[in-house]
Amino acid sequence: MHALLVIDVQNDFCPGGALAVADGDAIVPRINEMMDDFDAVLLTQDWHPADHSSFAAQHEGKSPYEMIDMPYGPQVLWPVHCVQGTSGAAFHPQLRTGGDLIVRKGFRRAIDSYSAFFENDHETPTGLEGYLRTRGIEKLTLVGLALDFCVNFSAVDAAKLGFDVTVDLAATRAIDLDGSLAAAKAGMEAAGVKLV
Ligand code: VGL
Ligand code: ZN
Repeated sequence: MHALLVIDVQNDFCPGGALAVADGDAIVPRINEMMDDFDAVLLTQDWHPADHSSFAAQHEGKSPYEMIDMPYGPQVLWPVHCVQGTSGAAFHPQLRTGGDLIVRKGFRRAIDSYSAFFENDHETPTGLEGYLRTRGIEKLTLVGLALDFCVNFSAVDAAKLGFDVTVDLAATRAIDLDGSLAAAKAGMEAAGVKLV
């Protein structure tokens, strides 16, 4: 079984959104077309409480894109984005969302979750691994936003868990903060992720 895992194709990551990824919306037609070629289609949704600790606004004197040390490790501070139930957290209006499963992540105030598999402590599971295993899904193709954060963390975790992982680069776009894109590509390749 081969699943398409569509990461965070939400309004706030598209042009006009709070944490817009350049050309983020340009990948939607390709992702929609790809959906017909897989045994299962799974989507993730970044889903934060309004006072999430990854938001710079929660940290006195800090600005978006600065780094801080959290109890679970270093964390980039972001503009307020993907707040639960807001239009920014909704999927892009042209994205086909009739997939089999929607995984929400980043819903605990004290910890961010880039990966669809584990929160940023790399320990607390989202439950997606169990879902995939019990459905007999062994192969994953990842697409979506952003390539250097949530797609990257999800792909590396999936490969470490033993899934056969491909990232379709044409169906992704990156934030590219301080070399994060090059680092993400190198990290994915080192983990055995196929970049096509
Ligand atoms: C993401 C930054 C903050 C992502 C989510 O989807 O890549 N990036 N939250
Ligand atoms: Zn987020």
